[in-house]
Amino acid sequence: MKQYLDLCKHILATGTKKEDRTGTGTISVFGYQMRYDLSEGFPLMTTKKTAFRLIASELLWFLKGDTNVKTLIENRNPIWDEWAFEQWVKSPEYSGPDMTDFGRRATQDPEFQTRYLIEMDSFKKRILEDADFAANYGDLGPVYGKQWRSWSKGEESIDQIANLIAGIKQNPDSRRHIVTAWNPSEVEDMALPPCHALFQFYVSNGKLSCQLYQRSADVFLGVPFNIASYALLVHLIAHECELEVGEFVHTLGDAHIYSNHIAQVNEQITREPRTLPKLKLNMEGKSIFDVETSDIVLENYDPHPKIKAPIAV
Ligand code: THF
Repeated sequence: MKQYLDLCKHILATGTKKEDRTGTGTISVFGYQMRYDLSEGFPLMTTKKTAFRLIASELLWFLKGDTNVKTLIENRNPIWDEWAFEQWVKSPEYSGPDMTDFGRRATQDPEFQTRYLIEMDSFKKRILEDADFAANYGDLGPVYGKQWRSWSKGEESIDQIANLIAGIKQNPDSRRHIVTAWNPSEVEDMALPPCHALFQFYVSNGKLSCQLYQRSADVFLGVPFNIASYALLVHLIAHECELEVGEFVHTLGDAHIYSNHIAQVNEQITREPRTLPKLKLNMEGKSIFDVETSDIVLENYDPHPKIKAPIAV
């Protein structure tokens, strides 16, 4: 994953300082492209241990059209917790301790962090135990799953993933194999507007490639997830369409390193990339909409140790 380390070095060398929505501060560049040849191995970070289990369960959550964190929490996947929790603590129904700016305060004030972890824990328990509460506060609004599988069109809806697969099978040479999560009429109702906003598939010589336009890229925490997630999506769609995997082309808009991730990035770029793992799908007759995480197996993953960092909310 030299491509990824080059991106990190490029931002550190040429990026400019910028304030951001979360108040953390970033160093960023605008416009960058990486290419991953998926036949060379599966592009999961080898320079830091990355939780593939979380990446796979998030992608299957998108593909099922789900937008409620309840399913993720049931699968012990915490990566969307903060966005649901934020909706809850901002709601008039919430009457616990003040959680304003919890993301930033939890990293700066250990006493607050204790209170936050207790509140977050009881929020997650209630999501699991109380169906009405989960329906109200676990739902992130019309985020990825909704737009991919049931984009609203009046009384009807458009299943962009089903259309994508049918299109690739029927007319592989088409230049319209596009899925967009960026729905201007619904962006305001989303807990977080889509970062990976639009992607296009391309077929040549029996190989399936995908290019993603990502408007905003959290290079240390998010991008390793995004690369592996789209690589997995290419494998799943290729399997469904009986094609080989080609390239994943990753195009970034605002590519940033948060100021509280700089030390971690500096550590990571000193590490030597290792041989990439291999992906195996055990799908026998299963469609992409019925795949379970246990059908997706990663082999020979031998990364450097994990590097911890706080997520900006
Ligand atoms: N918000 C921000 N600021 N960055 C993002 O990358 C991001 N996402 C999703 C939604 N909002 C975002 C959520 N994706 C982790 C990784 C990806 C996430 C959210 C969190 C994370 O904390 N990863 C840690 C720990 C994982 C673990 O438990 O092992 C890591 O070390 O990788 C981008 O779409």
